[in-house]
Amino acid sequence: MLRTVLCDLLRIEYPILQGGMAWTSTGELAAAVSAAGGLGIIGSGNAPADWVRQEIRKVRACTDRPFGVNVMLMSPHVEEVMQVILEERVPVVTTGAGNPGKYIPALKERGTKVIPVIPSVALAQRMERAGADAVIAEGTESGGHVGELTTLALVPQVVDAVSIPVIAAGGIGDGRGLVAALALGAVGVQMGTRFMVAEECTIHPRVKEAIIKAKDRDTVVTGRSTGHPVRCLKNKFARQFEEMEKQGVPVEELERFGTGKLKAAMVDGDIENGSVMMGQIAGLVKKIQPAAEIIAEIMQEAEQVLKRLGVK
Ligand code: TUI
Repeated sequence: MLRTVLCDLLRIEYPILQGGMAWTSTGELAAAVSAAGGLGIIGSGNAPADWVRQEIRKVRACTDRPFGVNVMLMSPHVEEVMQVILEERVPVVTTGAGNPGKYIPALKERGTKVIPVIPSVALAQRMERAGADAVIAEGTESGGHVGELTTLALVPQVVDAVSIPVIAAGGIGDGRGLVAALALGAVGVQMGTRFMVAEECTIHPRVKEAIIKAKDRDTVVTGRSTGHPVRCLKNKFARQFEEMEKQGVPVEELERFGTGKLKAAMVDGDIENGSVMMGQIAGLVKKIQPAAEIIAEIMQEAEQVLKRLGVK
């Protein structure tokens, strides 16, 4: 059995976290992943605090197992969302797209485990000093808001630089990825794209189809010039955005053009004009399955890989 210190830290069975993705990781998906022994995470994105509370309650109605909420730190509702998390005594908080330092003391006081997503060694060290329980080192292979380093380069450097546990994310979609992350010194993985095609994931079916159809080179990073680089499917939206960037369209106009495009994709299923955020590993994702089956399959593959490598 592949148990790591992450399982003890979060009281989960398998060292697998489901990424808390905006407009994608609802209470339904988080509950399914947590019930299956991983850590399900609600993605609060730009959602108001009431929505977050409702999803927390959905998870609690389905399972007694630990779960998390991801707080997107650029959200206009970040303060109220943090308040709800404190009131509800959410077991685990992950954060993205910023530095959560100022929220850590209050969260820890309530017994919430705090796990920031970080794209660099410097931020990992800052988070350790601020009292984070672990960090998620996310490579640029990920979908959504990305840093510059690849997972293969980032994870071992973060592992060497901090003494708290490190979880790997970005470009991981199966048991081989899990074992590779462990080889780099990580104690577990976070996966987003693979869980987007979980049966329990409530995104539009056209997005699931787009992931299943996607090949290795079908994603692109838009917004490098605006300071908000986002990896998504190379579709009409991404090509238009790229063209506008090339023409030197002002940042405010680009930001306006991008507004609402994630919802258009995930909720309305507009896979041409929406921002269909997905990671480079989409090319490996081939079928819709229940979350429990995804986790069982990954654990089984990981055990087989370890045997093949002569570790077991
Ligand atoms: O947060 C993510 N991925 C996301 S957030 C998101 S919502 C969104 N929607 C539209 C446009 C933009 C975003 C979609 N995907 N991943 C975690 C992550 N965090 N990746 C990189 C970072 C990060 C970047 C800079 C974390 C901290 C950071 O710190 C800068 C600082 O303040 O020092």
